[in-house]
Amino acid sequence: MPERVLDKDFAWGFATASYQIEGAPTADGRGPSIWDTFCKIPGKIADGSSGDVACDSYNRTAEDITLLKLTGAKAYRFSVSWTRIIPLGGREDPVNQTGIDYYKKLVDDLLAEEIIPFVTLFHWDFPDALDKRYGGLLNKTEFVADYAHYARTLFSAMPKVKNWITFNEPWCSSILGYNTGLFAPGHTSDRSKSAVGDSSRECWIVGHNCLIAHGAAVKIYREEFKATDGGQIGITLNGDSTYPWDTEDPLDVEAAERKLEFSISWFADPIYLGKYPDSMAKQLGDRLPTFTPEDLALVKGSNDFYGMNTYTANYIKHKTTEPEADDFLGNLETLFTNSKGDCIGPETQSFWLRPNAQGFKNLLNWISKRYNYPTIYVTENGTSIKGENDMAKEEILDDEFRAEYFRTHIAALAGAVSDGCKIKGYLAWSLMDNFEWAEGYETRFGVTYVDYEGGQVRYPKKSAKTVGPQFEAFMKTE
Ligand code: PNW
Repeated sequence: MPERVLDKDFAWGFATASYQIEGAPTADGRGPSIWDTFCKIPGKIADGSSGDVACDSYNRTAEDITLLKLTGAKAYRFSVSWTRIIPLGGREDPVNQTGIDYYKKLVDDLLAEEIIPFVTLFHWDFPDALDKRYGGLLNKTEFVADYAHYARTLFSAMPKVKNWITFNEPWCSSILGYNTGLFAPGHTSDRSKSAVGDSSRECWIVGHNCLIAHGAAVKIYREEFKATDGGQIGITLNGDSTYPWDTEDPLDVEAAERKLEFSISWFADPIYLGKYPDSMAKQLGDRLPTFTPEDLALVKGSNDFYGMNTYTANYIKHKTTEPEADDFLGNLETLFTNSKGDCIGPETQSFWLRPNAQGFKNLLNWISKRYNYPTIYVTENGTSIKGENDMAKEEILDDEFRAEYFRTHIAALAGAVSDGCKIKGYLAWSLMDNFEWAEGYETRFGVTYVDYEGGQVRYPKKSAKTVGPQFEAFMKTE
C-alpha cells in the first residue's frame, strides 16, 4: 500500500492552452496572435498545419468539461487568448466583451462542476499587432505596460478565479522564439531561417522583460484584487532534471547544476533570491540585462507559488571549448546516454523527451531546497508516444505507455512530498491531443484522443482513467 501523504484537497487535474485547443481564430472579434502569423510561413510547422481548427474547443467547452468530469479531475488549467480579450493587444486598444464573456462562462461552468480553474494569462499567443507595432516582447516599456493592462482587465473581469499563472514557460518564449527560432515569432541569427534576430542577445532581453511583466502583474493583483478575491498568483517555469554524464568528473557534476541554472534559475533566482545566477552572469557578461532597483522590486518575492512544468531528464557533459555566442545551455551537452552506456528512458515521439520518474522526484527536491520549500503546483507533466499518430484508433485508446508514465510520476511526486516538498497540485499535460506547436498534429500528448479528420470528436484513452485512481491511492482519507 502506498503511503497516503497527499492532502485531501490536493488539486489534481489536466492542462491545456488556448492556441493549442480553441480554433476559431476570427470568431467574435478575436485578433491574430504571433502564432497565427508564424503558422502561415511555409516550413515552420512540421505538417504545415495551424491552430485554425485544433480541437474546436471554442465551440466545445461543454464537451471538455464532460471529459474532465469523466476523469474525476478536481482542477483544470487553461490559458486565455490575449487577442480574444483585446484584439489589438494594447492598453489604448478596445476591449472585446464577447471574448471576456467566453472565459467567464468557462469559469462558471467549471465551478458548477466543482472543478477549480487555474488560469494562465499568457501561453505564447502574443498579439500580432503589438509585435508589429513596437517589437513585442523585446520592447520592455511598451510590453510591460500592455501586459499589465491586459492582466488587470482579466483580474477585474474574473474575481471567481483564485489561481492565476502570469506566464507559461518564459524559457520557451525566449529561447525557442528568439534564439533557435523554432517557435513564434521565429527570430534567430540563422539567416536561412529568419531575416531578423540576434540569438546571442534577444533571448536574454525577452526573458528579462517577461520577468518584469510578471512582477508588474503580481503587484497589481496583490494591491488591487488579492484582499477582496483571496486568490494566489505565480509564474510557471519549465526545466528538466539533470544527471552528470560521468558522476566521477567534477566538471560534469558542475555542468549538470549549471544546466538547471540556465533553464530554471534564470527566472526563479531573480524571483526568490533577487539576482541572476552567477554562472549566467559569468558566461553572458553584458548580454545578460541588469535590473534597475524599481524592476527588481517588482520581481523579487513575486511568487505566491511555484508553477513547475517538467517532462524529462538529461545526462550532462561539460564542454572544454569556449561557449558559442548563441549558446543558451551553459556550455554543455545534453545526452540521453551516460558514460557507462545507461539510457535515461525510452524514446517518445518528441525528440527532447524521455520519461525518467526518478529525475522528476530529484528535481522537485532540487527546486524545494534552492528556493526554501515554496508551495509548488506541477502545472504540466506528461508524455507523447513514439508512433502514436500512425496507430489505429483502438491502439491509441489503449495508451499503456502514457498510463505508466503517470503512475510512476505520481508515485515520484508522492515520494517528494514524503521528502518534505510542499506540493499542492498536479495538472497533467494534456486533457486532449492538440496542436503541438512546431510539431503540428503529428505529436499527441492527450489523455483523450481527438479525431481531427472525423469532426474533432473526443475519445478518452486508458490514461484518462489512470491519473485519478493513482492520486486517490496516495491521498489521505481524512
Ligand atoms: C510545453 N522543449 O512546451 C508547453 O507548455 C505545452 O504547450 C506543450 O504542448 C508541452 O510542453 C509539450 O511539448 C515545451 O523543447 C515545448 O524542451 C518544448 C520543450 C519544452 C516544453
